[in-house]
Amino acid sequence: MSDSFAETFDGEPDVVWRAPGRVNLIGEHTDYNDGFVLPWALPLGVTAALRRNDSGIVRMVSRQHGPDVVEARVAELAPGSVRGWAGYPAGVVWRLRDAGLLAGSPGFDLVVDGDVPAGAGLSSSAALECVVVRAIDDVLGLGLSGPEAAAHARGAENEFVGVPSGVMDQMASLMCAQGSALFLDTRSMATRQVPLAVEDAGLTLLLVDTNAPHQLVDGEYADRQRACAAGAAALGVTALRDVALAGLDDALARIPDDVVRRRVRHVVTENARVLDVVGLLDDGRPDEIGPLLTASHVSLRDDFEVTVPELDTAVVAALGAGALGARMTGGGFGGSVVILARAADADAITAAVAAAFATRGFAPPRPVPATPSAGAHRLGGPTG
Ligand code: GAF
Repeated sequence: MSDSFAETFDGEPDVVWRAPGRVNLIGEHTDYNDGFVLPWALPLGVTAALRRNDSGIVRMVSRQHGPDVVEARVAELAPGSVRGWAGYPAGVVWRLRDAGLLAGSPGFDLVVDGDVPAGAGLSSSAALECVVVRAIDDVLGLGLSGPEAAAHARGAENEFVGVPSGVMDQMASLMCAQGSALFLDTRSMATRQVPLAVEDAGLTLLLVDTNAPHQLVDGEYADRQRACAAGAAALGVTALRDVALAGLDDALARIPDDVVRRRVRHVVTENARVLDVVGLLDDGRPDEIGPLLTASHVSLRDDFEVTVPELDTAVVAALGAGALGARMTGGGFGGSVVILARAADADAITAAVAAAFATRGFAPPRPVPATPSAGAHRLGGPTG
C-alpha cells in the first residue's frame, strides 16, 4: 500500500489500516429493532493508507476505481456533495468534522484497496467506512471506542451517502475477533465474542455469493424499517425487541395489517433464534444450529420477503445435498448464503448449488473464503 500511496501522493502514509467485510451467521433485520445479531469478520476487507495534510482538502484514490483522485474541501462537505465510492470516505470525514473532532481543519490523502465483492451482501461499504474512521482516529489520536467509531461510520452511510442501515455491519467490521462471531445486543451495544470452533466438530461454514443482481434494495430496506416501526407503534413498544416470544400470538392478534404482522413475526422469532444459536455454541453443540439457520431463511423468505429466487435455490440445493442448515445472509434482495455442513460434504454441496444454478439459468455462484478473521486493525505506519 505504501507503494501505491507514493505513486499518487509522493512520500509515505502516516498509517495503514485494514477493516474486514462481514457475514452474519444469524440475526437478520433485527439491528434496527434494538435486537440481536451474530456476525463474523471475513478474511476479505479494505486496506487504507492515510496521511494528514494541512490543506483542508481530502484527496481520495481507490485502486478499484483509479487512477483519478477525487478531491473535496473538508469545510464544504455536505450530504450528497461527493458521489460514488468516494462518498463513503468523504462521509466519514464530514461526520467527524460535524462531531467537532477535526480541530485545526486538517485534510487527508487517502488510498484504499479492497477485495470484498461489491453487491454480495458482505458489507464492502462498511469495511470502507470503518477503515477510514480507524485510520483518521489513529492519525489524530481521537481514541474512539468501537461503538463510537461504528456510529460515525454508520452516520456516513445513512446521512451522507443516504443509504439506510442498522449498526451491525460497522460493529462487525470494527469489533470482530479472529476465530469468533460477535454477539451484539444493538440496544445496549454490549458485545461478546462467541468462538466459532466448528472444525473441532467436523463441520464447516461455507459462504456462497449468488451473484444475483440487487433489485430496489434501498427502497425495499427502508420499507422494511417503516413496517417494523409501524409494528412497534401498534404494540405500544419502543422497538420490536420488546415483544416477547411467549406473547407473540397475542401481539400479532393486535396488529390489523397482514404485512406488518408478518414483519413483526420475523423480527421476534429471529431474535429468539439468535439467542438459541448463541446458547448452542456456548454449549459446544454447533452441529445443532442448522435447523435454526434454515428457519431464519424461511422466515426471511415468507414473512420478511427479502429473498430472491437465487437465494432460495441455493438454500434448497445445499440442504438437498446434505447441509445441516442454510440461509441468506445480509440485507437480502440478492447477495450471499451461509451454509453449515459436515466438512466431508462441503464439495458435494458446493457442486449441488452450482448445478442448481445452471439448471435455472442463473449466473454461476461464487464460493467466498469465510474463515472467521480479525476486525479492524493497524497494519503499520510508514513502512506498513
Ligand atoms: C444490511 C444492513 F446494513 C444491516 O444494518 C442489517 O440491517 C442487514 O442488512 C440485515 O440484517 O446489511
